[in-house]
Amino acid sequence: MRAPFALFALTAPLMLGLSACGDPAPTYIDQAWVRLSPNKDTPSAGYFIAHGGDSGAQLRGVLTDYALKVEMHESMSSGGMTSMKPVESVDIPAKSQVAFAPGGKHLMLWGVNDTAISRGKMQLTFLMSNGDRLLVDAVIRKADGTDSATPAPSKPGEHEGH
Ligand SMILES: [Cu+2]
Repeated sequence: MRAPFALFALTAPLMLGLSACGDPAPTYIDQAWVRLSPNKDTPSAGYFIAHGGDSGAQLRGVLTDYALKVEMHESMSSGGMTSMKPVESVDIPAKSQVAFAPGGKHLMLWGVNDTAISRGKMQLTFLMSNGDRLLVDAVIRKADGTDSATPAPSKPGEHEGH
């Protein structure tokens, strides 16, 4: 099932070097976020959009220092039952995008690090078939959809001088 995503690239923080005319458009990842499991014993889920750029690539895996383990999964439903299985690699065709979204492909993250949770984001490393490693910050949201970041206690005058 393809997620009916109408959200196009709002931001692409890692598109370094894209501005030069004539350079091939690279493969990149954006809109990465993690939905934190309400229960520490069950894995959290991660979502993002992979863009194939001009040449396309295969996503071979995802690493992070901020969780014990990460796997790529695919959910599928048949006969009213939903199940999921690990996937080894995902094709990101040229000039198209592949959404990892609720109900479809997703990441499973075990043991998300408390420091990352209170910071509200975690860096993910996407391993591509061409050898590229794409570093992307994923926003961490609690199961109720709110930001997981613990607000820093505000000090007088903190908001001045920016
Ligand atoms: Cu899963």
